[in-house]
Amino acid sequence: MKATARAHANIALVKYWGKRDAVLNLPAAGSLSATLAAMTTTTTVEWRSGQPDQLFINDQPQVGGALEKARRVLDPIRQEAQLSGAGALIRSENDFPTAAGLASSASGLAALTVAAAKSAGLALAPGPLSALARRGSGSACRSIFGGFALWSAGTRPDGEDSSAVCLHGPEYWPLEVVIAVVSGKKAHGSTEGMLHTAATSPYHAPFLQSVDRDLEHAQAALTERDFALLGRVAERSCLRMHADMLAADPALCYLQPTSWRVIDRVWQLRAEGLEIFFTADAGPNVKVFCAPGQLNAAQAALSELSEIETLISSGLGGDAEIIDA
Ligand code: 2P0
Repeated sequence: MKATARAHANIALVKYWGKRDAVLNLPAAGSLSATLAAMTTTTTVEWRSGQPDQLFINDQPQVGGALEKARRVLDPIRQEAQLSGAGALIRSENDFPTAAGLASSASGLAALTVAAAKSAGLALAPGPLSALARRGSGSACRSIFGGFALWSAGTRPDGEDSSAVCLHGPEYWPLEVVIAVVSGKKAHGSTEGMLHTAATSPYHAPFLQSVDRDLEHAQAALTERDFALLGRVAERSCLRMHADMLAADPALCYLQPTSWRVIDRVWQLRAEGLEIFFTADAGPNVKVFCAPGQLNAAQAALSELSEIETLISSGLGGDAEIIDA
C-alpha cells in the first residue's frame, strides 16, 4: 500500500488560461507544453486504514488549499480501489527552489496521482492517470508525459475526453530552457487569477478564440522542427494571455519590470542571431527556450543582467514514473 513516483514540471508553449468547469478543472481551450528534466517532484503515498489524509511538502505539513487539491485526486482513487476507510500519508519533495515562485503544482499533482494509484493497487494507463491528475491541478495532466504534451479541452460535461497525450518524446527535439528567476511580490494564484480574468476581462473571449490556431501552428512547428515558428507561436500565446490578464478589472499584472528587461534582451539576442524565444506564466519569472546548441550563449548573455536572481537551466524531461513500490 506504498509507492513512490517522480514527475517533472512543464512549461506551456500554448497557454491554458480559463476553465469550462472549475470543479472538474476542465479548460475552456486546449494547451501544449514541454516537460522539464531539471524540475522534479518525488512523492511517496502510503494508504493507512482508519487514518486521515496527511500531506507534507518538503517536510512541511499542509492544510487548506494544497490538501484540498490532493483530495480531488485521492477521492476517486479511494472509491475505485474500495479504500473508503483509508487515508493517504503523502510526502512530497521538490528538487527546485519553491520559494523562487516556480510552480510545483503540475509536477506535484502528477507525481501524487501516479504514486497514489499504484499504492492503491490500480493499474491505470497514462490517459486515465492524466485525467485524474487534471482534477488536482489542470496543468498537472501534461506532466504525466515527457517531451511535448497536448491537453485537449474536450466537450463532454464529465471531462472524460479532457486529458493530455504525448506528441513527441524528449529525444525527438532536444530543446533546452533557461529559467530567469526574477524576484517580485507574491503573485495571485492561477486558479483565482483565471476565474477573475474570465469574469472581468473583455479580452478573454478573443484570447480563447485564438488558441486553436496557436495549437495548430505549434503542432506544425514541432512536426517540422521549425524553431522560429514555435517561438512566434509561443511568444504570441504568452503575450495574449498576459494581455487578457491585464485587461481584467482590477488588472492582474504578473510580469515585473525585470521580466520585461529579460524579454527585451531575448528579442535583442535573437536579432543578433541566437535561436531563442521566451515565455512566462502566472508569475514574474521568464523561461527562455533555446534551440539545440544555443544554451551556453543564452545563459552567458542573460547572466549579465544583474537584476536576475538565479538562472536555472534544463533539458526536456521524461514521463512521470514509479521509482519504488
Ligand atoms: C499553463 N498556467 O498553461 C498556464 C499558463 C499558468 C499560466 O496552468 O486551477 O496551476 O489548478 O487548473 O494548472 C497554472 O494553472 O491551475 C497554469 P488549476 P494550474 O501552464
